[in-house]
Amino acid sequence: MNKFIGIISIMIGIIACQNETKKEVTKEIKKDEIDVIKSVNNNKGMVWIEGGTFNMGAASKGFYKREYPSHIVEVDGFWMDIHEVTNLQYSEFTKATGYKTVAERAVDWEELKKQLPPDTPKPHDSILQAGSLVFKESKGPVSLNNPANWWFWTIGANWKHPEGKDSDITNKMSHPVVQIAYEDAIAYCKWANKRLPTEAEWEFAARGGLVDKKYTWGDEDPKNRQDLANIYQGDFPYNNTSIDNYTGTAPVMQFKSNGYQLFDMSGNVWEWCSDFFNENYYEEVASKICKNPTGAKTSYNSRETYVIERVTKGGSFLCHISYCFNYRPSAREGTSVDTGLSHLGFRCVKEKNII
Ligand SMILES: [Ca+2]
Ligand SMILES: [Ca+2]
Repeated sequence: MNKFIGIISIMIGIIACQNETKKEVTKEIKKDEIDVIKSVNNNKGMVWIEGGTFNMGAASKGFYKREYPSHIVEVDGFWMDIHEVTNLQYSEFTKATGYKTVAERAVDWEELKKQLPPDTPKPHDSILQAGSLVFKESKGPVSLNNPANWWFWTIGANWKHPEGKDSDITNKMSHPVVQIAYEDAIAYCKWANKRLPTEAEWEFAARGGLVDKKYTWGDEDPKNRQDLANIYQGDFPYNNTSIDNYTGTAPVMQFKSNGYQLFDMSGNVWEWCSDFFNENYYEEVASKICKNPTGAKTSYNSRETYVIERVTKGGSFLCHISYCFNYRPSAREGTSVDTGLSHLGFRCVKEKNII
């Protein structure tokens, strides 16, 4: 998914600048909850993941082609944030540095057109304003082949206004930060003296010590469960039954942690990894034993060939089994590096010798 789809949607007349009334169930943040989350910036909110060898990728049949073939990977140990970076944490970073995210800057047409088919006309300047992509439920069933049916370029959307200019994060300080482009995540990591996980580190951690299981908790389907993960339950993208209590982001740590005491490695928001996304990468490395792999040398996604993408993992509150069956450790997607989305955030890792 990338800005290209949103901008093109506007060029053909689909404009959505208004925040939609949400059904989201928000939860009052308790003071001790905030204290726990604040502590993450001094390493207390991290857990040591002892490294090891594992089977990376899908172990059984029936998933997306990009997850095959599974292959042997070895990773060294590392520290990992127990939860996704929150709005509170990101606000501490921006207050300290004055950093402005990609979505808060005007769109650079010279950069954007590199991601578009040649001869794409320049949109009007009124469209190329600061903004980001926001999910909007459809009124009924729509074709699942066209993400522009539910993603809308929204001027004024950014991490402080995740669903558009009329939304805010006042009551969402313990929710994961969203509308974060790759460089926005990197900037935070540098400030926090951390880094993004590699895809291998992320997947190893997500498995939580389980071997070749479908989910972070085992093999049980979460579609009718309240306690396993924040995903899209019901009929995508128009009928979110929210058995899990959330139609949008949930505050971090509301669902069961995995075997390594990590929260929301399945669902809530997608999480950036440092690797380039290349859908053929696993085929290239299948015959090797990979030690601390850092991913493909170049990005390649046959669905979005003009775009440079990095790996995103874990799925989100918008992932549904019919369309985006990605709330699994082996699932992997590519996201354009300059694109923020209302369901995409990140968490950080640290190496042993930095602690
Ligand atoms: Ca949900
Ligand atoms: Ca997540």
